[in-house]
Amino acid sequence: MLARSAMPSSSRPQSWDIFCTVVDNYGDIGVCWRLARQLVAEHGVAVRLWVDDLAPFARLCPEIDAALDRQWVTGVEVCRWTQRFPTDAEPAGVVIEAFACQLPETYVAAMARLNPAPHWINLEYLSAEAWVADCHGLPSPHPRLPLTKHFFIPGFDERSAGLLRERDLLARHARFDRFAWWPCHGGVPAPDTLAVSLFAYENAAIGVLLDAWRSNDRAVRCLVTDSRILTSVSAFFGQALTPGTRTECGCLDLQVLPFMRQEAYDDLLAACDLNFVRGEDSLVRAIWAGKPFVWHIYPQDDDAHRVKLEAFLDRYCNGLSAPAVAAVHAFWQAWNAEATTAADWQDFVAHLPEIAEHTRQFRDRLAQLPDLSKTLADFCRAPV
Ligand code: TRH
Repeated sequence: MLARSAMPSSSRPQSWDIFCTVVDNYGDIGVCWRLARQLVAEHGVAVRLWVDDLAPFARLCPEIDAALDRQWVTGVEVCRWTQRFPTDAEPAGVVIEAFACQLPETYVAAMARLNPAPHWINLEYLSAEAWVADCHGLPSPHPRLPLTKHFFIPGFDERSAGLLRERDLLARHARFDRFAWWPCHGGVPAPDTLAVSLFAYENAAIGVLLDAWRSNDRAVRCLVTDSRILTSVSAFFGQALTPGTRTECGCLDLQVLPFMRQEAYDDLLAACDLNFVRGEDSLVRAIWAGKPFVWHIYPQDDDAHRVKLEAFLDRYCNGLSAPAVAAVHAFWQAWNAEATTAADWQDFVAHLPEIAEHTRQFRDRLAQLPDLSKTLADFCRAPV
């Protein structure tokens, strides 16, 4: 059942297997799905995506039928990855283990029997830290088998794997028509309104922020995605807010959006003046949207996320005026510590015009780098 096409191997597209375990949330599958689609669409390879949990996948790609063990969507073969991994699964020429997930032993044994051996890539989490330059691309020979795994680490310079960026993404953003988008999302905001999208983990500081938004002079139109922050937003309003709810309070007009397909989320980022994002993939999408953003980093038990946040802030803020740097650092750190004050917000929003221009330039600089799918496809085209 899981054998590959009977086409002669010379005319077959290179085969790739991507393995993804959904640890938590949407980032793991979000990145793997984006990569899989891009590899098929832009690099002409055949991708089989193994995923252990199809339910979160179906939320960002509604064509996925979570009841099926095997299906094709947008040219990608999607397979449910269960404990009982098929022993007859033929390994691909390129094997991606996403975020250090553990490949099935029988599959690794079958990889070792192939000649030439497959390219084996461990696609790591994104980081702006300096160590990435020394570790990206390093080989890791298997202790027993004739296989070598290579580390691919997404990052922000040419000594990393880069960031995922579809070929047409910036052109799509440039063509984005806010006057067509907003009427389908509750109406075009009045001039001078600050349009904000909110995607974040639970955050005790949201009350202070919502309070500042409702009591300030400038109108705020806030679009909250159906995400974990909704619990905190609901607590502020004293009522369970669900997708579709719209509530006005002082200068704040807040609307809850349903969880949308991945492509539609890009449009939301393009439509807003300020985007609150979280995790890893939405951060990258906010960068490509070229609008000011605030990052709620995925918290880690050992506090490693704090160092990661600082490293990103240092890169992102490079070139801003000193007062704007201070405002961005203070606001982001307070948001991540769930300790935002109204003064943090005031200072941050006062620098928004400068931050907006700076973020466009930051985006444009990063767009000069090759995107991650190309870095990966080029690396895996070379003989092992
Ligand atoms: O969901 P996340 O918090 O994922 C996190 C991080 O990736 C983190 O690094 C990882 O360690 C942890 O999971 C286990 O945030 P992230 O990465 O932004 O992923 C969200 C995905 O969901 C992204 O692909 C955008 C997409 N999305 C939609 O498709 N529709 C939506 O409505 C929204 C809000 C997001």
